[in-house]
Amino acid sequence: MFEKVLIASRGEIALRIHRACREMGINTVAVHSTADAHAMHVRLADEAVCIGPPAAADSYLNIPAIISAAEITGAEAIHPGYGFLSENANFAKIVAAHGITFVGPTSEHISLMGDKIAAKETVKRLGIPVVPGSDGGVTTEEEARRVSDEIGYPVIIKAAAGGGGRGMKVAQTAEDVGTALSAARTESKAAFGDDAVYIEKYLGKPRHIEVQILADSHGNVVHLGERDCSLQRRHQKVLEEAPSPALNASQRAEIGERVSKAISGLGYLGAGTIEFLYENGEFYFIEMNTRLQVEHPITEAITGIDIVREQLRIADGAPLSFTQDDITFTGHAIECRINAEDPNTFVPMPGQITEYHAPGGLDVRVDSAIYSGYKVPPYYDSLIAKLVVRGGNRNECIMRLRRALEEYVIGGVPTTLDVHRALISNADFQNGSYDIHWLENFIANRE
Ligand code: MV4
Repeated sequence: MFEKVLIASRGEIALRIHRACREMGINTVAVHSTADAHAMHVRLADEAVCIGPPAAADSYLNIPAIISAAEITGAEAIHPGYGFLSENANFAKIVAAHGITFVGPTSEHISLMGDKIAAKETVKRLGIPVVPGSDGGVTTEEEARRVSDEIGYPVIIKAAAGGGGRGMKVAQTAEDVGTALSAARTESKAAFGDDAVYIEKYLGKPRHIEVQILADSHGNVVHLGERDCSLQRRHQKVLEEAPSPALNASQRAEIGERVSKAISGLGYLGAGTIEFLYENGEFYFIEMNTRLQVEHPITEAITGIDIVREQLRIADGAPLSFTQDDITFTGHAIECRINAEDPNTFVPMPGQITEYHAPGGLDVRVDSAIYSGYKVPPYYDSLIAKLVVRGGNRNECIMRLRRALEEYVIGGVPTTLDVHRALISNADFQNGSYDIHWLENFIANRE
C-alpha cells in the first residue's frame, strides 16, 4: 500500500480522504491556497504545501504546483476528491506521466465520459438504456428538426461538453427548435469552448437516480445500489437518499446488474457513478461521473463499505475486498447538504463561525471541516457540512434526521439548516413523492 498520498482538494472531502488514509496507515500531504492556511484539512494532514493564492485557478487547479508538491514530499499517489481537477483528463495524464498514481480511472475513461455524446453512445452499445434522441451530435436546423419530429416533442438540446445543466435548451414544438439549437450552441461555446450539441426526448417529471459502482484492476465490478438525488435547486443537490423511495429490491438488482456488466465491458477502473433519469418505471442514462461524489456517504451508510478505502486499494492494484454477494443494503440513509447561504435566496454568505455544535448519537455522521472560530472563505463552494443519518427504515431515518437537525447549531453565518428542517416536515417528502422539479416549487411556495 502507498506510504504517502497527496490530497488535491480542500474542505470536508479532503478531511474524508485523510481519515481513510489514517485508518490505512497512509501518511497524508495536504495542499492549500493562502486563504486555507488555517483550514482543518491542513491542520490534520501530516504535511502541508501551500500551492498558491486564494483563487482556485491559481491554487487547487494549478497542475504544476500540485505535481511539484507531490514530488517534493515524495507522495506516491494523488487523490483528487471531487470538483477541482477530479474529472480533468489532462491532470490524470500528467500525474501518471510523472510516475504518480492517480486515484481514479484512466485519463482515457475520464475523457470519454466528459464527452456526453461519446459517453451515451458507449454505454448504449454496452446495454444501458439511454434517452431516445439523435445518434451523435446535430449541427444544422434541418437535422435538428428531422430528429425532433421523429422522437416527438418536447425535446431537449444539450451540450456535448456539458453537465450541470449549462447549455441546455428545451423546445416545446417544432417552431422552437431553431431558436433552442442556436441558443444551446452559443451557450455551450461560451461555457465550454465547444459548440457540439445533441438532442433528446424531454422527460417531464423524472427522478434523478444514480448507481454507484466500484471496479478493480482484476476484472471485478460491483454496484453499491442507487441514490435518489432528485431534490435539487438550480442543478445543486440539496438532499439525497439511499435507497430511492421509488425502487424495490428487484428493480435495484436489475439496474445494478446491467450497470455492472457495462462497466466490465468498458474496462473501467475505480469508483464511478452512472446517472439516470427515471420515469414511469424506466431508466434512461444521462451521464457518468468518474469521481468520488459528494453524496457517497449515504451509500456507505447502507452498505457499510468505505468507498474511499476501496478507491485507494484499487489504485494500489489490490482486488476489491468483497464480491457482489457480500453486499447487503440495510436500512435507509439521508444526506442534508448544509451550505453557508442565505436560506431564502441561496446566495453564498461566507464569514466567521462563532458558535458550533454538531449532532451525534447512533447512526449520525457529520462530514465537515469547519470549527468554532473558522472563517468560511468566499473563494470556494459554500458547502460547509454534510449531515448523514441512517435509520432501520425510511421513517426511522427521517425521525432521527429531525432530531439531529434540531441539535445542530451553526452560528455566525446563515445556513440552509432551516431549509432542511422545513423540507423533511413536508408530507410529499415524507411520502417520497417528488421528482426533479418538486424542490423548486417547494422553495418558491414556502410560508
Ligand atoms: C434531462 C431532463 C429531461 N429530459 N434530459 C439537467 C442536468 C443534466 N445533467 C441533465 N439534466 C436534465 N436532463 C432529458 N432528456 C431534465 C434535466 C434536469 C434535471 C436533471 C436531474 C436533476 C435535476 C434536473 C433539473 C432540471 C432539469
